Amino acid sequence: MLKPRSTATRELVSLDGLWRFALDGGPGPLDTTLEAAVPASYNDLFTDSAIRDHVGWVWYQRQVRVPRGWAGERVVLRVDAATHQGRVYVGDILVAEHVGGYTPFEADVTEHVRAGQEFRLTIGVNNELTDTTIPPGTITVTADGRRRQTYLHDFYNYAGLARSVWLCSRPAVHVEDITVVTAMDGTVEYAVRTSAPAQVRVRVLDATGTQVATADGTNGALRIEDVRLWRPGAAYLYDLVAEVLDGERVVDSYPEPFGVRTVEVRGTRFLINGEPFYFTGFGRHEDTPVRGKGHDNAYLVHDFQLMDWIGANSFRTSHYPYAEEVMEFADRHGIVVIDETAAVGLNLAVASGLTGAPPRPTFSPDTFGEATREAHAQAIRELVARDKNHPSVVMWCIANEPASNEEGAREYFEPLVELTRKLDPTRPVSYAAVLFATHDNDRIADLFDVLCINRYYGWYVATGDLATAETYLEHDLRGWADRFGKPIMMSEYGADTMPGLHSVWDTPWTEEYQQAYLEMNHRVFDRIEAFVGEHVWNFADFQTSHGIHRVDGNKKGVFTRDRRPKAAAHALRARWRSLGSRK
Ligand code: BDP
Repeated sequence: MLKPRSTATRELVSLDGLWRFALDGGPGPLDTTLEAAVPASYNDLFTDSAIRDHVGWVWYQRQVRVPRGWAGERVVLRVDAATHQGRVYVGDILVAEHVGGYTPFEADVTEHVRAGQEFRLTIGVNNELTDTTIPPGTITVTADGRRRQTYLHDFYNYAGLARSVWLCSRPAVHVEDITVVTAMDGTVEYAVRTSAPAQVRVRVLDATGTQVATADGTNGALRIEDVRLWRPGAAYLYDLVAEVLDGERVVDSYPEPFGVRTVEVRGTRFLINGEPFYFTGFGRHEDTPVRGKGHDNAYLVHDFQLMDWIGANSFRTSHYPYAEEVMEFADRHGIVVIDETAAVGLNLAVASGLTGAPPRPTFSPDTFGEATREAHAQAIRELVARDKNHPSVVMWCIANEPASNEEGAREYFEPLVELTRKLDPTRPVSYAAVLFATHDNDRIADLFDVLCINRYYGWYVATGDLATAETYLEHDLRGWADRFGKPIMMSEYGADTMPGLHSVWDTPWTEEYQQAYLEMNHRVFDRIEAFVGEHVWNFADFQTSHGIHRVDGNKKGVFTRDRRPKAAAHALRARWRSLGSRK
């Protein structure tokens, strides 16, 4: 699924802006005075709690004019994300339907529109989560008949059109997909898929636009002399321009940015370009006031600035694929990404509190069974299809905190790991392990390449007792390292912190405690040989559903929700700036 771009043969119209919005509706003209911003989650835009808490379809609508110069072109509607299910109508005609809230979809609407003319575009968006969606959830009905959405993940179920919508033109015969695989000697293997059999040429341009290699044919390899590698902290991008030719005429031209770099797990090391890489950074969220999960370029720039300021070299797209603008920014600025699917909450033990004992087995035909796994497989397919050419992406994370200690976990995950490897043989695969999954009872870790461990000793366990927490943590991590002999990283560790709360003692929720908690973790990490990284939970405070353990959301941010540093930010900065990317 190629990102829409304006090229010599393709044009783009952004459909972002204000759309008519209603809870009740359909493809017909909406009867409403409400307007919603696109991109933005709709939940926090309005003051009406019936909108914020709505479960089901909502409707976005606007008029769109097809540029008059597009006669003879294919006209395509592209929705970067509709969370969690989208239906697109041109006039009264359903032209696309998609399930999965964080990956794009498109529809060729050429037959339904005319160049120079207007049409009514309606997008229905459904926020329901069930046993067979990724992420999963449950809809209950209250005594007074209201439908309520519950779910097993710790972030607010923001919904709507949180990313851009585009109208694109494309030639009849066009490039449909590009895959690029690189080696450090400058070899670039490529595959181009076209919409119909066609003559294809590819050209590689360096960052100055100079052509440095060229080849003919839909598949092949070319070689960049004196190649400049993409490195963490020192990005360098080339463009692979795929051209569809009709004789000498260029019928379609599409530039795919890529970087030349390799990723490899060898023994207990994580290697980028053959050199050991140590991850410093965060699990993050797409989350800001008012916009919810709406993509925003100002926050994009500022968040990357803060990551640079603090010395973070990487982040995980917890707990869903992020906007493509984020991935491209990471490519251009040399930030390393662990790319995660939206498979968070495949764990019924979480619903039953921190006991580890689920009320019902997590993996079974009545809970998360084959249909869930198929939705999960589709989420993996769409993530890899969208993000496979990003040099910043060095690893796939196919689930966060699944019940990997429960019966059925292996049967559930084995085919998904195989699928991920088949779709992309070049990147390591991981999952983030929950506290209840220990080195003794975990059933799936051997299937993966890197052990990503989420742990909260000193917070959920041994609360306020960092001495005990330190022994627990070390015992736990050493157990994983010893049993599996793989690289191990902390994919989550963190403590909720109210900015402005202080204490001279180890008092949870204070700024000093967050700092002491992180320092305790770091002492342990530094003692474990196979350790390859640390991702603090979380970059910034974020919104969650209501809960007695949440004060206007999750407060484990090193930055507040409005991106001001808590005391721990300064301590992390000192550590990470001195660590660099290699330990
Ligand atoms: C972990 C989850 C993360 C939560 C975090 C927490 O992976 O999504 O926000 O705990 O409780 O279990 O803060």
